[in-house]
Order: sequence, then structure tokens, then C-alpha cells
Amino acid sequence: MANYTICVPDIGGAEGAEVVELLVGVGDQIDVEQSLIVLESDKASMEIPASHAGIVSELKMALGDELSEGDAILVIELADGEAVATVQEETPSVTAEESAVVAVDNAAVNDQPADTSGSDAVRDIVIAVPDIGTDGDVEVVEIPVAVGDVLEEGDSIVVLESDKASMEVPSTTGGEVLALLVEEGAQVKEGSSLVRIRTSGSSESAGAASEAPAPAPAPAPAPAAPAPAPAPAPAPMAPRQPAEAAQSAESNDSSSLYVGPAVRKLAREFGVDLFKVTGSGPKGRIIKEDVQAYVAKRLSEPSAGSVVTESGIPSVADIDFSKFGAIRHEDRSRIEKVTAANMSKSWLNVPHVTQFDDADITDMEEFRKSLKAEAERRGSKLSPLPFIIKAVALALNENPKIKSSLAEQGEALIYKDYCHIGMAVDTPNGLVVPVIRDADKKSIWVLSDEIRDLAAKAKDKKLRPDEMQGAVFTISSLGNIGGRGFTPIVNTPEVGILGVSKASTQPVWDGEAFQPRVMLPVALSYDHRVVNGGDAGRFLTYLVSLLSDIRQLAMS
Ligand code: CAO
Repeated sequence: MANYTICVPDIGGAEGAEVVELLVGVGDQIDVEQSLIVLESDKASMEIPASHAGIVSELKMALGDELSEGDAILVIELADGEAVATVQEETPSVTAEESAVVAVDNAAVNDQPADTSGSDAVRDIVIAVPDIGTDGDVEVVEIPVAVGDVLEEGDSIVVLESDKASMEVPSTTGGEVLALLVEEGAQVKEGSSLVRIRTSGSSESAGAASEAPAPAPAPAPAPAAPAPAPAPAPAPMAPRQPAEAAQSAESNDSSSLYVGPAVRKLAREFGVDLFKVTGSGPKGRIIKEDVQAYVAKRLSEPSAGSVVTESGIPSVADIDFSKFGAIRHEDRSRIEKVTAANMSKSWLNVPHVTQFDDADITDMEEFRKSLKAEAERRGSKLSPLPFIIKAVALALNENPKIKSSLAEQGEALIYKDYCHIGMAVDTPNGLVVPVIRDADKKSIWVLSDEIRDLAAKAKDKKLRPDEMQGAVFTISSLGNIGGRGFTPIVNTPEVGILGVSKASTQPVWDGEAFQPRVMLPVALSYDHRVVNGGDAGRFLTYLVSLLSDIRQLAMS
């Protein structure tokens, strides 16, 4: 039997990546693509797969060693068939073009550096995550491209999802996809590599791409080692304390956990919340055995019925609905899950009170309709919402407590001199809340344009995180959908939210007779820890008076 040394393949240029997990030992039988070790650089944690099958005869590194591309990992006695397969692979049956691709990914396995004298016409570039307006990690939720796809510049290559929004990352160039450098579910940030693309010099633009000159065709490529799968970059940390773990679970972001991709996958398969698992590996790393032990422990516990959640509230048991008829299972988007968590958090923490009123918007509607031709001339469309946003902004400035926030565990209030208003937008992906900045300083026309622009971006998943931050108050307008009133949930850390329902013509008594008036139902929900009934009453009454008297609004 022949011996073969498996080395570290191309790991995206990472130098001195630490061996944080050994997944095989001497005497183990390994298969092609089986994970051998987990390496961790300052950017990513990655499993290194076997390029050949055989029996491990010697380990060439140890836990804690720092490895780079080309360093030996272990020696195997090749399986009989494997040696034959290797010889077959080494015959130059691939085209020159294919050889070049293989050489890029497997230079280390060849033990020959890739030829970097590629022509100007053909280049391999790596498209990375551009500036997405946040330093935090975001999840890759969709990869709409596959290896071999030919892309146009601007085609979407991945869809990222943060706690606040989904956004598509467009290709900065046209070309053929050579390799996917992330997997669905990975956590990435600005600068993380996404895909490698072969492009021609003419179609290329700089963007967020880092260039790797295309290699000249290699005469006889070595057998291809499966490329390592980059994964989230967990910062090494001590095992979490229960309180800290619970807090993190609330934010639904497991990227900070110290755990490798294979173990994450195992946890997903079992539906295990990794925040509840205690890591027993080096530096508190969660290893496969920890997940298995957690599952075994849960299975031995009494089931459902009386389960009480960590907050002390009885949980609702899962039911097998298929017993009653046909069902369809659908995974919820990250935004939907985060919205659900935020709603529960607000509902459980904030003592809500909702106050209702109706604004007589007859004059406002008449005025708005008189501007229809002007709106068309401007290529715009005027709904009641910009008037409402403007009036809310002015009423907030008159009643600053309604746009304050609690701080220091309720010991202090933060007053804000700015007036950015959040606007709930219903999208197929879930509810998102883009923010109109300085709404008090903008004209109705400008507000109208911003509403349309932000709502369109929300629906196209094009909102940047900074376009969803900084609101002092939120408006949820269901006016175009219908309904007579609803009790919106405060969008913490804000302390007030306005629910707007559908305006309709109502008979209103003017002291002598009933008059047909257009009435707009509004509902203010507020955090009763901060806002008392008087504050809320003054705010809502002033708001209604602004909406009822278009002259006041126009003069402000
Ligand atoms: N009463 C009566 N009609 C209203 C109205 C109201 N309160 N508000 C809007 N309308 C009318 C508009 O005038 C327009 O009619 P025309 O086409 O005849 O002019 C029509 O409803 C559609 O309006 P729109 O939706 O295009 O525009 P908008 O400015 O009112 O709303 C936006 C924009 C983004 C808020 C909206 O599209 C949206 O997503 N709404 C859903 C918000 C939501 O789901 N909230 C839930 C939060 S709580 O879970």
C-alpha cells in the first residue's frame, strides 16, 4: 500500500490558522471528503476535508499548531482503489481551461505554486461582501448562483439577512462562477469572500472584488482536493454562563458561539439550540459529543405538557397537525423569527396602554386630492401617509416624552432632539421598519418620495441596515388594507407607536345636523412606565388637531 501525505489546501490566503479540532486519529479509516481537522483563522473557521481515502498512519500536526497552505496534516495508507483512481485522475483528460481552475484551488495539494502569469483577458476574482452599513455578522440565507453559472454584472450572488433586513449582494462583474466560498447559513461581514468568478479584463470593475490572476493552463493537474467550506468566524471565548447564554438566544444570533460548522450542522439536524449546550472542548468549544449528550439528556426528560420556558411562562406544545388533514411545512424567514422574538419581548416587558381617537381629515383629503395633477406632473403619488408622518413629527416635538427612551434599567430617560420616524412596511419576507430621518424638517413632497423609495427598497430587500436604525417613534399604517382600529405593539426601545386605520366618511354631529366628514381612526399605544395618560392624551389630541386643520400643518 502506498503512503500519501494530505496537506492544507488553498484556505483563502489565511496564514497560521490554528488547529482547533482533530476529527480523526491514527488507525482511523477515512473517506474522500471526510473532515480531518478544523482550522480557525482570524476570519473563519473551516473544516479540512480528505482528498483521498485510506487509513491514517501518522498525524503531522497537533491541536494548537498553526498551519498554512501546503503544511502537512497527516499521512494515510492509500486504499487500493484510491491509488488507481489517483493515476486515472492525473491523466490529462481535462481541458486546458479546466486544468487552470483545478490548479488555482489545489496548488498546495500539487505542491506546486499556481502559475500567476495569466493574461489580462481572463482573470479570477473573488467577490466579497461590500459595505453593508454594519460591523456585525449577517447570515447568508440564499445563494441563487451555482458553479458554472455565467453572470452579468449586477446579478445577485447571495442574499444576506440581518436582524433588520434582507439584502442582495450584486456581482461587481460579469463572468463564470468558479467556486462558491460560502454556504447557506454562514455568518459573514464586510470583506468576507463570497464567490470566485472568472472574468475577462474588459468586463471587470473593481468593486469589492479582490483579484487573483488567472493561472496559465497547467499541464497535469493533481487530483482535486475538495475545497474547504468557509464558515462563521467565532471568536474563541470561555464557556458561557447561563444568563449570558439566555440573552444571546434572545438575539437569535449564534455566530458568537465557539463551534465548528459540522457541529452546527449536527445541531440543526437535531433542532438543538446551541446556546443551551455547554462546550467541553478546548477553550469551551462545543464539540459533537456535547450536542449528542444534550440530545440524550433531553430525550430522557419528561415531555411537553408541563414544560415551562426559562421566562417562567408555560410553553405551547408542538402538535402533529397531519393527524387532522393535509398540511404544508414552511420555514420562517429570519426577519419573521426576529420580529416574533421582538414582539414577545416588547409584549412581556412593556406595560401597554392604547388610546383611540378619530381625526377629521375632510379638508386634508380635499387638499390632497387637489394636488393629484401636481403629483402626476412630479411623477409621484400622494397618499395620506406623508401628511400623517409630518403631523406626528410635529406633535412629537411638542411632546418630547413620547419620543424618549428608558435607560439605566429605568433609572433615567433619554430625550432626543432629532425626529426620525419608523414606518412599518409589509413585505413578502416579513415586516420591516425603514426610518425617515428628520421627518419634522421635510416637506410633504419630500416625505412622499421617501416613503415610496424606502417601501420599494424594503420590498426588493435593498434596504441598508442604517436605513432601519435610529427611529424615535413608529407608525404602522394599515389604512389601505382596512379595519376600524387595532392596538399596535410598541417597537422598543421606543415608547410609543401609532396605528392608523382606514379613513371613511361618517355622519358627524355639528351641533345642528349630521355632516358627512372623512374620519381617520388612529390608535396610540404607549409604554406606561414612561408615558402617562395625560402625556398620551395631549399628544394624540394635538396630532388630531393638526390632521384636522391642514392650515396648521402647512404652516409648520
Ligand atoms: N385610509 C384610507 N385610504 C388610505 C389610507 C387610509 N388611512 N392610507 C392609504 N390609503 C389609500 C391611499 O390613498 C391609496 O389609495 P389610492 O391608490 O386610491 O390613492 C391606497 O390606500 C394605497 O396606499 P399605499 O399603500 O400605496 O401607500 P401608503 O403611503 O398609504 O403606504 C406603506 C405605504 C409602505 C406603509 C404600505 O404600502 C404598507 O406596506 N402598509 C402595510 C403596513 C403594515 O403591514 N403594517 C403592519 C404593522 S403591525 O403588524
